[in-house]
Amino acid sequence: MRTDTGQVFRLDGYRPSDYLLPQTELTFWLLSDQTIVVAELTVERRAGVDVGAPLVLDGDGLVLRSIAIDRRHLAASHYEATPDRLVISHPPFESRFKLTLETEIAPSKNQALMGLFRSNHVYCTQCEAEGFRRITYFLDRPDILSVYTVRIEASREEAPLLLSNGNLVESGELADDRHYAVWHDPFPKPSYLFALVAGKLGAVRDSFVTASGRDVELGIYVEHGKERLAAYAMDALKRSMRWDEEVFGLEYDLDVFNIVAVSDFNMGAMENKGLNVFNDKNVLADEETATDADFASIEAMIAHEYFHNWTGNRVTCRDWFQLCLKEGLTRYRDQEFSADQRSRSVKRISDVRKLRTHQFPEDQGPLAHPVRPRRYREITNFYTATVYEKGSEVVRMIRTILGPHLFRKGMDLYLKRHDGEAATIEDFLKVFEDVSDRDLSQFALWYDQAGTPNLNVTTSHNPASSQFTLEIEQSVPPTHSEGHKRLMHIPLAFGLVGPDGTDMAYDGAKGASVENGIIHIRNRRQVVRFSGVSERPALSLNRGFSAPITLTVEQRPEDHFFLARCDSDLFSRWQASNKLLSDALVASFRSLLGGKTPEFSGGLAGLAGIIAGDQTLEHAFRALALILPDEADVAREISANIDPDAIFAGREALISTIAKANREQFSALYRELHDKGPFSPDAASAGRRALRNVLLDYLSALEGGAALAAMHFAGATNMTDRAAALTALAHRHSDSTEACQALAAFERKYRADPLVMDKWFQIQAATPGHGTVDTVKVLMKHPCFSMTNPNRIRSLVGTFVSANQTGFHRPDGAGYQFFVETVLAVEKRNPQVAARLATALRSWRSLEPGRQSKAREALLSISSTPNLSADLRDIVERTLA
Ligand code: B3K
Ligand code: ZN
Repeated sequence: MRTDTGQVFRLDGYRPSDYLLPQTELTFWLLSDQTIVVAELTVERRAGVDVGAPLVLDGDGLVLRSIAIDRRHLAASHYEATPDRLVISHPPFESRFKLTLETEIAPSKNQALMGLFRSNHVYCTQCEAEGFRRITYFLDRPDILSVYTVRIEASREEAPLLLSNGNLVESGELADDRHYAVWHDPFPKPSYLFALVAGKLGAVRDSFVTASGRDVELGIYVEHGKERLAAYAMDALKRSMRWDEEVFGLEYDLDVFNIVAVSDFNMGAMENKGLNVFNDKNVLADEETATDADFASIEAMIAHEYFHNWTGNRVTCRDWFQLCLKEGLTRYRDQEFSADQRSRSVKRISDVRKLRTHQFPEDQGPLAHPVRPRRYREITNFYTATVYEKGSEVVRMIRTILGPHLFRKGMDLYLKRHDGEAATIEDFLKVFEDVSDRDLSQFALWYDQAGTPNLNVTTSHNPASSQFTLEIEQSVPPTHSEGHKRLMHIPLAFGLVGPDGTDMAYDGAKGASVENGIIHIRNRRQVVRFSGVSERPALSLNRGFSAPITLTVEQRPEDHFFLARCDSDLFSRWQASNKLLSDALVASFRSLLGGKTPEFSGGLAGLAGIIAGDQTLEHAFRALALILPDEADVAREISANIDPDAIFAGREALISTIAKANREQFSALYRELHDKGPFSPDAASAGRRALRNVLLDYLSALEGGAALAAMHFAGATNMTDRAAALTALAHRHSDSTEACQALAAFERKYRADPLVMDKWFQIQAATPGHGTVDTVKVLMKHPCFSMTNPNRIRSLVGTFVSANQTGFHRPDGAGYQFFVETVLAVEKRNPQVAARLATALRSWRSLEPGRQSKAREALLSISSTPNLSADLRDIVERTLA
């Protein structure tokens, strides 16, 4: 485990390295008990750097076996090698020389899953962000671009497949039943994009002809026997390749594109040049084992990693502070891809829900940081919702401000101007300024200032003068990251909706720049006066979620009801109904705390009935509009003194109120939506299943609900329906025979399939109630559970601590005790996964005082544990700060 040096890295501390490494030749001898790596590095002193400046290379847990410069062995007095660093104090006077290093590593013992490790007997690497230094000493930073040639030697029996980045240039036999392969990647790349895979895997092959007519060989490598399950991923890959040509004019650039699926992986996937490595859960799918949500996420993830080939690989990041340059931009690109492949408005709503659930709490808690952080102790902890999801929103706002044509022009210029370079956010913004002649300096604050801005809006209408006035005030709540918040440029899409549901025209707008349906907010207070508005409109604001902000709008409830039914912008329609539901849930929480039974307006249940039956709306949209905000969403709205049990009770009360009022209509629709033809994962079929399963969730809350869910379970012909039924049973009727039987049947059927068993773990870990902590402890002893596999840990422990409000925040603190023990046990093997689990307590200050003090004790008990990893210490200390 890497020791915590406590060192803080700062954006303004960036300094180019003294040396460059234009070429890297690596030889891997994969032996049964260890691996020997020989690195031959071409080292070049940067122009202007003093002759003899020491050469300092990064390492992490390395053992140096030999070192030579220009093939001459280096005497011990000329260098200092520790596991974490290699310092050559007096490098040659020549400006260019060859440094040869031989290191020894032990992939089979590598449980942190960074660097070179073995997963299920397959050798595999993960180098982003700083894993390459666990393979050899190197200038392991993203602004060091090198051309790699990689030779792999291994036993043919153990590793018939030998893969690395780029194109295969040579392969052949060796003595002792060993063989070798040489791969060359002509594109200079940073070390974090290096990859090697060796092992026994089955192959799915296909090909793709690029727009300019070049042939690309495609390969997806999976565990033998699972080839059939990679068909959907292959199809998604080809669709992604075509989409990037059509929408961004970007072609693939190598002769081969390979994807490998492995079962032990810290993250979802990795975009190594020409050799993407995936967590197998993001590749393997068929209707029997994967839900519609899994299919959608595989499609998005395949696209995301592929799109990195340009945004991340061809143009990379100067330093890790610029992470959003590749991640926010590539997330934006994968969201657009999915929107084009599926339904744009449904995709937008899902993305915004994700942003609100994962990023808003980050922005509102102690882990808040700007999209481009200015300091870090452990970069691995900055692969956050802020960098990815808010980072994507910032790119989306640039497109909103510039319009599609200039946005594309800017993207073309960015990729042309910086191809083969390591760039910064300033470089990115500059291209859009150059193509549009706009000043984006105020807009740039979105990258540098944390916190979710709020717009407080009041309206007035004067029928005599036909004037409709908006008074808008912006504020950015304080965060640890910046003392003083500056005013932002917020592009606010809007509509003035008239009584017939269409947008009202107006003669003019004064007080702010208003163009193409967007008000550009730049000041603290802005008054916008619309003239020629004879009737009071319903105000539709932040259409399409044009800016990642919160809104406080003085609005009549009837306006929300009206907008929920009539707004021409579907996102806003969802937003209006979601707001009504959220307000009702907050009110029910307050009633319960005051000892009163919550009451709900009949209008809410009526609206749910109207939405469910609205044939003009897609099924998937109706499903999203009917799903109640989840407990964490309500907690965020309440923001202080949270008692998760009361939130849960209020939510259940609203579910049964809506279900009772609409019982007949929901039941009829539920029956009508039954799967008729053969299974298809397409968006329309998935939407139909989604709506039917939301209706099941409501109906399962009524009398007879367990029997209905059991029937749904028994009749399910795909995993989407089966998992939905099992969830309804386990969550609503956990003590029923039906629930026990269904859980047992599921286990019997899928116990040999770890990815499916993850769903079984997840469903049980998310079961509301104070008893779940004990269930989770028992499940940790289940033969399918493993403390070394990140997917198992995330499914069982991760789900419990981050998606089970009532269970985890049990008032007696038993959930927190379990959290402390488990996080520390995971940390011993895998600090990265432990640190991610530990973020589950990031909103501890919003809890009611009893839980708050127990949560604090839990965090303190972790932080006082000796020899914590840098990863975990960083999260826990920032959470407590
Ligand atoms: N770039 C990787 C994430 C790496 C995470 C390192 N801790 C996958 C992605 O976002 O595309
Ligand atoms: Zn990415």
